[in-house]
Amino acid sequence: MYLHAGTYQLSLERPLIMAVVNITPDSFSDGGRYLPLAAAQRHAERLVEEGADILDLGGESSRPGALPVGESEEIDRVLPVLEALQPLGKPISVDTRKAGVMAAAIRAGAAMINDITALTDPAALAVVADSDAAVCLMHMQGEPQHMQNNPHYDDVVAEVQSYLAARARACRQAGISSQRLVIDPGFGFGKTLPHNLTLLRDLSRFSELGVVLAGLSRKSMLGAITGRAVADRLPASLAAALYAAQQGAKILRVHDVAATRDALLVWQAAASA
Ligand code: HH2
Repeated sequence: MYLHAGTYQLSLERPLIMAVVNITPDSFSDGGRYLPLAAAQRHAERLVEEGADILDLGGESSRPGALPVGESEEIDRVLPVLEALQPLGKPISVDTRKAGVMAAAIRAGAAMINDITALTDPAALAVVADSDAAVCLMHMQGEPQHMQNNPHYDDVVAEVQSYLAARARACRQAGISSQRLVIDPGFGFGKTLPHNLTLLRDLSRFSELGVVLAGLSRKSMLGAITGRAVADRLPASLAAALYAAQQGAKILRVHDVAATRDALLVWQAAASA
């Protein structure tokens, strides 16, 4: 089983580690581009040494309450880093919801588009269809600014599944082959703790729709369970990653690559014994 992502054919025999490379607004002040760029580069190099299989670059925060960023500002943030990371020889994913950013990123060599809005920007399907990049379709209820205000589902698994099935169908109809599709229930995106836990428990049911990605690292659901602040959620993140792997997740989006790699190696050794 392979995922086709740009010039990469990624084997899915073991779960892949997608490392988060944050390009936050504060680290990219107008005056001093070089230093943050060098810092992002060093960070990415370390993530690759630690075992990252994919680097996920994001120029717009999707945290609950986050404010939107303009297209040209997002391109200005993401592109220099994307170009600087190409020599690392790892597939680079760009976390964006804007077709214009997707097009610029693909032209600059992005192997994957990670879209928390599942290619619902009117031009997005055509941009991705016209490339050989992989795409991650994520489910979100509402918009980041308000998504945690009282999210509601009658049957969270069925509703998220049917949304992702419809988006995957739209992709295939637009000419994006199944080999390029990744799906993600979107933990924490318009979901309460019980919604998130139900999705995690039933994650294996999503595999029938395609390659499953799980993003659980450091999320507030883990804080709600353990009472820990973001900086102290590594053990919780590892437990969540292993549970997701056990349920069939093939890509794990994480911040702590070295620790996740070790945890997965032990899980895998036992799982394949
Ligand atoms: N979570 C975040 C951002 N992008 N993409 C996918 N496919 N799945 C996720 O679960 C996911 C995602 C969370 O974003 P944010 O809170 O901005 O922080 P960070 O990027 O550090 O995780």
